[in-house]
Amino acid sequence: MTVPGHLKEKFSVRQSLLGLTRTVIAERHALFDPAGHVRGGIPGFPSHATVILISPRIGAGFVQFLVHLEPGESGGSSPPGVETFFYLLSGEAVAELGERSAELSEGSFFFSPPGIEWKIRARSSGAHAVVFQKSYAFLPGLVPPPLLIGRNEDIIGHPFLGDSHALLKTFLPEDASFDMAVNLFHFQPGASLPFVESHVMEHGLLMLEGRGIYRLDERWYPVVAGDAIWMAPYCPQWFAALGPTPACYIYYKDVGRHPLSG
Ligand code: UGY
Ligand code: MN
Repeated sequence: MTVPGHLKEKFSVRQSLLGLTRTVIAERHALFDPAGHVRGGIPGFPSHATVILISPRIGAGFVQFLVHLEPGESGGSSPPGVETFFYLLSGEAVAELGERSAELSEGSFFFSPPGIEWKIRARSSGAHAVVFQKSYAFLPGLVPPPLLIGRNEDIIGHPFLGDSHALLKTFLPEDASFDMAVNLFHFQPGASLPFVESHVMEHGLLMLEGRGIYRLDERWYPVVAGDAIWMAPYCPQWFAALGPTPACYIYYKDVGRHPLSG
């Protein structure tokens, strides 16, 4: 049988061929093994260019998808009322963001508020990205945030609750107009979250580097770069970095709205 090209390099392809997977879809959390990715589903992109990981269909209040654009290909998706956080994982691209345009390289990101059309075109190296989208929660008297463009390398990481081995970068300002946060967590080998969190905010997460163990509800999962995780509101969660190299993940969180405000 022929193995599709994009699966060939995957370590877990043998497992997949035997009908095994690390993917777990539970009621209050999910772990997505990249070997199970199926492409398609985001209008505005070529059908082979996206993988939807998390969506309201699983019970989430947001969408998390991956983008894989070949050199010269382009795509974008701005449904009415939806805001977007776009993070370029590798390659290079040019982004058209309403009236503006920006050159993106690895670690570049943008936040596009509702009402701004965005589109990216991959340069000759192709482009791989992770995207978080949600319907913006408008509040009376609050103007939605502006368009924002930045780079991972320009953001300073701060020790998480005093632990210099667990550095947290926050990509979006802590301003009342924002109803989403996207952060990057960098753990030295052996570092961990200081306690098992359980909170009203939900998360969508993509492992970017290294490996570790993630506690979700009452289960513990080995995780590695490329894995994605959904954590429903209140899902007990804890992470520890394992192995000889640092572990790093990017994650989404809903913020800034009263639980009764809709
Ligand atoms: O921001 C957070 O809630 C973060 N500490 N959670 C997590 O990394 N699972
Ligand atoms: Mn958390």
